[in-house]
Order: sequence, then structure tokens, then C-alpha cells
Amino acid sequence: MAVEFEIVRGDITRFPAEAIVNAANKYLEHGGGVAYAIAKAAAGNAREYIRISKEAMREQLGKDHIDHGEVVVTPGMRLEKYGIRYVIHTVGPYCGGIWDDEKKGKLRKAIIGALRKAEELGVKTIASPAISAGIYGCPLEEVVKTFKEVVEEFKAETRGVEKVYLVLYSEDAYRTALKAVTS
Ligand code: AR6
Repeated sequence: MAVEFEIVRGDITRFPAEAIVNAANKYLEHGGGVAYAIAKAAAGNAREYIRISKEAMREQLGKDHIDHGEVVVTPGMRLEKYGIRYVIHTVGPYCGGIWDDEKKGKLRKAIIGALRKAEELGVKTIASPAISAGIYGCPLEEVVKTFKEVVEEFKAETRGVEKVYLVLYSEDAYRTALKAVTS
């Protein structure tokens, strides 16, 4: 079955997909943005979720940081009531307003890493925020376009994933995202 891509407006901490993606930093510190929101919603306490995430990183990667393209999985915990079984932590590029091929390459790796992990976990639905489009300062339009391209390429290799959602938090961001893929 072909994987479908959909842009939606919503809060990823309660989005009913089997796996959600976290726009993390390389040390899984979850200090702000969507990472902090996921950490608080999942564990009730961000500090506890950081501890769990770092432990998972040690077990899964055997080191204390993630490179672009690598991911770490933690259980949904309190998010399981929405049907979220896994959180896939991935790290996008820091842009600070600058966009170039190198940033794009890093973002592509971050996205494909999360999608491949979803496939490996056997989930049918995965939802992601606009990785790097917040605190990391990458242009939202470019992030959305890159997302669409990567999902398009992922179609050729996936067997199990049926739906990929890109979840925008604000109405404004949602509108910008829709425009970015139609223009
Ligand atoms: N649901 C969906 N999207 C959200 C939500 C939400 N609940 N909350 C925020 N967003 P950011 P980054 C959007 O800054 O740019 C953290 O401190 C937000 O509007 O969370 O990759 C990490 O630990 C934006 O469009 O992630 C890293 O240090 C998008 O999610 C750093 O921030 C991503 O914004 C990563 O920065």
C-alpha cells in the first residue's frame, strides 16, 4: 500500500498516530519547544523523561549523543491514551535563519531516519512536527518542502507505513505549510 502524506493542524502531544517524532537536540535535553511539551506530556515531568531518553540512547546507540540520521525510541507512556506507542527522537539542523544544501541534507537525514525507524517498529501511522522550524530557526516553507520530498522517496522503500502526518501547531504555520507545497 502506498504511503500517504498529509499536512494537518494540531498538537503532536495528543495526535493519534502510533508513533510521533520529537524534534530533539543531540543530547536529548528536551529543554524547550515541542521536545519539552512531549517530555512533560509523556512522563508528567520533563526531567524524568530526559533521564529515560538518555538511558534509551545509551542502550540503543551505545553513546551519549545522536548524529543527524540516528534516532532513539522511547515508549509513549502517558501518551498511550491517545494511541501513541512510540516517540522517535531525531535531530534536525540548526539554521538560525540560514538555509543551504548542507542544512537540507541534515534535515533529510533526520526525517528519513525517523521514517525508517517507524517502518522497523511496524507502525502504520507516524506524525511529525516541523523539525528545525522552531528554536533551530530553519524556514518553515523549506522544512515542509523537504518533508514532502523525503516522504515521496520513502514510498519506494516502505512496506508497512501507510500514513505520514506533518503536524503544524498554529493556524498560521498550517497555512504557510499548505502554501509551501501547493505553490
Ligand atoms: N505540536 C506540534 N508542533 C509543535 C508543538 C506541538 N505541541 N509545539 C511546538 N511545535 P522546536 P526545533 C512546533 O523549537 O526547531 C528544543 O529545545 C513549533 O512551532 O520545538 O527542531 C529541543 O530540545 C515548530 O514549528 O524544534 C532542541 O534543543 C516545530 O514544532 C531544539 O528545541 C519545531 O520547533 C530543537 O529546535
